[in-house]
Amino acid sequence: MMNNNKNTELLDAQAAERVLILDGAMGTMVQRYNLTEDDYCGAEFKNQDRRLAGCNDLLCLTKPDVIFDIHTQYLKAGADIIETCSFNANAISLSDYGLSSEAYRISKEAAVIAHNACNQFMQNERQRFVAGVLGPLGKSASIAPDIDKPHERSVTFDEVEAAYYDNARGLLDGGADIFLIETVFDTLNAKAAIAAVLRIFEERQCKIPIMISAALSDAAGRLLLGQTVEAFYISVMHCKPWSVGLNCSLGAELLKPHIRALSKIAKCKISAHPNAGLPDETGKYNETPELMADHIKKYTDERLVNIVGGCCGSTPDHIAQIVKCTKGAAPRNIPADDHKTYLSGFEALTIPHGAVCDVPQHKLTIVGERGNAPGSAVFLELIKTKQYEKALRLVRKNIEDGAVIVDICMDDGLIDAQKEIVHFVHLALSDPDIARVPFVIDSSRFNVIEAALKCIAGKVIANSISLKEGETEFIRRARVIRNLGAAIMVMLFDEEGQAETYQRKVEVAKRSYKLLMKEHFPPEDIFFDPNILAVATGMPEHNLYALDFIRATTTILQECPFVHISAGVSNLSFSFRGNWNLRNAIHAVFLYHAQKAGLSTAIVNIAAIGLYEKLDPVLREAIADMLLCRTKDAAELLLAIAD
Ligand code: THG
Repeated sequence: MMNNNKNTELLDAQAAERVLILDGAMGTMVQRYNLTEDDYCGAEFKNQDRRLAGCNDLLCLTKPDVIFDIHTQYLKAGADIIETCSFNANAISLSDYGLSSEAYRISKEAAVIAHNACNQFMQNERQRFVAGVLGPLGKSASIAPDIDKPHERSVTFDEVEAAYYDNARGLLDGGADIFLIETVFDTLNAKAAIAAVLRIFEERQCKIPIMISAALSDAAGRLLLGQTVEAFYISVMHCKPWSVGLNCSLGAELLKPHIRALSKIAKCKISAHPNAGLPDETGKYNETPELMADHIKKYTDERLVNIVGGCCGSTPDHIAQIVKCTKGAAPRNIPADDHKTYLSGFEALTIPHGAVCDVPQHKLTIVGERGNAPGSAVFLELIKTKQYEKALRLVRKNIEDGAVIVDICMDDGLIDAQKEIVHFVHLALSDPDIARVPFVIDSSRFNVIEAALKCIAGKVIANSISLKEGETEFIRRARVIRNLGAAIMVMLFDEEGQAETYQRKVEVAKRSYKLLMKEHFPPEDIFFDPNILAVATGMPEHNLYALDFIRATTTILQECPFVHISAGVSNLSFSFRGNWNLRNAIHAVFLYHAQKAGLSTAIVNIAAIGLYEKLDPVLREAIADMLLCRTKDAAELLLAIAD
């Protein structure tokens, strides 16, 4: 087992004291050596049928002295952290050169060379560190390669994860101190890289810091995928990155507002390694070391960053100048965890904490329920008959009407839920109005949830897991969801069945919470659903269902700090099917009282929202009597009103 703990401690200590310096561009420097095709091939790859010139990572095997020399120049310039020459050292990118099988070997050698270069500087000097680079890949797991086929992807999450796995394994075996997932333009690719890294940590029972850095597609501040900088951070925060940042994209000047945006939200260190200005007509980056360093100095003047360096066009001269300009600068202070719940689609969504609140109706996070096959005959029919455009329209309508999250469910005996949810999620993500918001991925089958999560760059809610199949399976599923970067809906079920009473709801919630806390699952990413069951069914014991839900809500929030309570509200009124006016009125009254008790999230028919104040007071009281069991015959009375 590789033990990098000592280096991690040294790295943390240095980062606490000052702004650390990352190196500059590798490609820009390689060009200076005017290498020939023969240089790239070396003896070993002489007989390759493709041209290999340009495959810089291959130089780790065929011209290691060149790479060593470049690292040495950056270390002399003052870099604390140098990046391995492994930007494309994964099976997917190397397939362009027919070199896929060399991914592990190149990655390992890249780390060994960087490590050896650092070793020259270790005597009587400060520690230098090797960041093992995982590049972005030329293929994207979440962007459709053909706009006319918005459901297609050129590569799957599992393929991307497998490619990064060999890349990361090699880097670790070669002695990398840090993983640097960089130039991220598709956060789903980055999430697959994270999954691979977490798999290795698990297998080897070791851990090194993870740095993640995105590239913006233009000055508007979005990744090529379409995500904002904040949404990007939220989507990768599950791996507890050592730092997040931005690189490449723009010159330091234009990148600054986006570094500032990231700095506002991120609860970890911030890195920036911009290009040396914007490219000229010939694609060259010409910003001088002085100018670039001046811009970077403005980052440190504002205390926005913890790590700075350069990307395309930057050279050891640029790094030396950055070292000079940032000397003595204080690193950014890392804000404390605020225990807020962050979700994302292409945009960020913050859910305020679900503590008991006296001001109902303004805090509720509304999840649209219309994209639900078992919950909507119309939606199901559209899916069955492959009228996806119309089905998407129903989901879009939910968002227009006020949903800030949408539930997607394809559970139905007559359709292939896994196939349909993957297809539909791909389509939804190609629709900018829908892709903007986070999803609730809803299925009673875990493989369906897992398949859908592997399509989504954002941080969504996995709906649901429970203790129904016992603790081992509960924990296994929670870990899978965690490693895929989703929040979790926990239904209050256990081996004995659904928790129906107040007592049982609280008991199952506490047991689930304890297990998840042992797994270090962030409590703010847990949504407990204490089961909405139909009231006024004619069975007297059902009359307590709403009241027990509301009472349990308050107690669970007290017993399980920072969690949310969520409700699938429409189930409540199944006895009044066919009468949407009354059903919505019941939902509105329920939400009013449940929110007072602390409910923060509801999967709901939007028509119930904002209805409470408009209801006829007599009806409103009759409903409240029924829901809260204030009078004995309230249910019968309401049924009579309904008739
Ligand atoms: N908790 C969690 N997830 C859930 C639920 C829950 N997901 C599914 C469901 N329950 C919430 N969604 C719905 C969606 C629709 C209806 C009820 C719950 C509904 N539909 C109409 C009906 O059946 O009468 C159908 C109307 C139509 O066909 O158009 O009521 O509790 N975590």
